[in-house]
Amino acid sequence: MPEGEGESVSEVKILGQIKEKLIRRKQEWARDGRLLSGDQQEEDRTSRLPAGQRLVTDWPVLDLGLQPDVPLDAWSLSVGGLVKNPLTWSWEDLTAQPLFEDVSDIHCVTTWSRYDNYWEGVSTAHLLECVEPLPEARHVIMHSYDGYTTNVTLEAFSAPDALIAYRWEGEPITRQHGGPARLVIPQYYFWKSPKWIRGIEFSASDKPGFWEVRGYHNVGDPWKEQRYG
Ligand SMILES: Nc1nc2c(c(=O)[nH]1)N[C@H]1C(S)=C(S)[C@@H](COP(=O)(O)O)O[C@H]1N2
Ligand SMILES: [Mo]
Repeated sequence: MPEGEGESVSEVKILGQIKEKLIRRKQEWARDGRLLSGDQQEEDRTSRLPAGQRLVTDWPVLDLGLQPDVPLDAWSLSVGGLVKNPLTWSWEDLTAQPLFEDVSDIHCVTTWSRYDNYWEGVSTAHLLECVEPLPEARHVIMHSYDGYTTNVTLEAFSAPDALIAYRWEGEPITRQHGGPARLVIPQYYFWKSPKWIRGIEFSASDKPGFWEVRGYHNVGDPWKEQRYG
């Protein structure tokens, strides 16, 4: 048998089409301040639902229209930039890390919120222990298989409820929702939680991501209704 025959080589496929019109419309909404409730000047935590949000029980799918299909044997996560120990995890490596579980609420900038999502994966705290960011590192830029990027401060990335999630409600995260693995940073609007994560970069300077350069707020705290910036 010729060499290589019968071996299947997995590759990443990108399904779908980028939704240019939808992206433009959201960018216009950001410019015009659409969806701002105007209810909230100061942070108000008396309600579990942030200002301008409505509760849903389903789980909407939102993305740029490009959904990467990443076979587990082709998946990897590279973590680098200003760290002492850059690393690349295969799927086996990721799932061999200590398991972290957390239940948190989702708040999407398009005004839906979903309570009590049970996530399992690897805590960002554990990742930070592995890579050891250098003292100059202040910002974290996350890169996804669909070309999406988003940025948070190192402090926000280190939040005790933030994780690289690969299970939701006890099941593998579906491709539509960002599987094999996505970030979950519960304290911010959900655009700060990149699906199909492939790279995490530690940086001294901030690098606004896909939506941040299109008018979304650089921080994105739902409790301060930081939809647009
Ligand atoms: N890679 C990637 N991550 C992404 C997005 C995207 O387009 N690509 N969209 C963001 C936005 S705007 C939202 S609201 C959530 C939606 O996640 P969901 O489809 O699982 O609800 O993913 C965020 N993460
Ligand atoms: Mo969103």
